[in-house]
Amino acid sequence: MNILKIPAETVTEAHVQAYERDGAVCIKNAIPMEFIEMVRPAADWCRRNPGPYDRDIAQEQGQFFGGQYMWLRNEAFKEFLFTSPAGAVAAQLLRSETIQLYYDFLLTKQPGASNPTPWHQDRLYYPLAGDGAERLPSLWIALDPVTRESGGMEYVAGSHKWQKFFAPEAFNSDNRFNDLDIQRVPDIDGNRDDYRILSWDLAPGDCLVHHVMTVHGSPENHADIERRGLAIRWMAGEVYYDPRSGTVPEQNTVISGAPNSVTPGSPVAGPDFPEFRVEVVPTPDA
Ligand SMILES: O=C(O)CCC(=O)C(=O)O
Repeated sequence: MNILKIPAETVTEAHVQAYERDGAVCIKNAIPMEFIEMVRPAADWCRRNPGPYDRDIAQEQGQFFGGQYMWLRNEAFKEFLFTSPAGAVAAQLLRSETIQLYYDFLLTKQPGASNPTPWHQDRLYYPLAGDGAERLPSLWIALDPVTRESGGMEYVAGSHKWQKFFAPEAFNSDNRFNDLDIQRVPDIDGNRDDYRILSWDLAPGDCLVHHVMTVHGSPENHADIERRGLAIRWMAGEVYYDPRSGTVPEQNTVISGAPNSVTPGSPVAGPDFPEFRVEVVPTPDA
């Protein structure tokens, strides 16, 4: 199995408890700058050269870009996933010694990008079932300095424990979720005082992690710098393929297509879903 190394002090017991309690946590300096510098030019290249699983989320080309599975077409993303501590962060928050990649998701908002990311919960976007699908962790790694003004992520603390499944929300005028007979996310923005909303200013290399049931979103980018976030989803436990209506088409394509060829009800596995074991190493001297 592939090995992911992580310095002993990157993820503390306090981080794990905050993640379990709030469904979201910020881990400062989780990803060393050498990895951020490696992936930044690759992120720009991917945005300018969209692949089969990428989309312009905003109407204006390139303003709000969403690229999935970059690692399947770009070596720098692959090296990032196989050598950075990102997967180990996810594993440690789950108190697990192993972790499996689900997919990488690049989300960039250019200065002036006028699309907020609507409040949503990730669970029902994914064509997955099983106990692992119910506790899937998502990293959101800052490639730039990020503030709320530039479109920093926000999370409703504790919403992963509401025991409610919400319909996916479109990130733009796409109406493919309109026919789903599933409750919608409540109006968070209209009632912000009723919730404990978590957000953090980030430096490059800081990492946010949220639980698959946590309600989250982000505002427009009103700042004069780009906001590049590298979101990576990981799995632990039993995860089966469940191609329900409303799930992300690109994910269905990768799971069911070659070389993975996973059939409904079977474990999500194959070359595009590599597994890793975590090795804790001494924290380097500052
Ligand atoms: O980057 C964003 O604005 C949205 C990210 C997100 O929703 C996620 O990572 O689940």
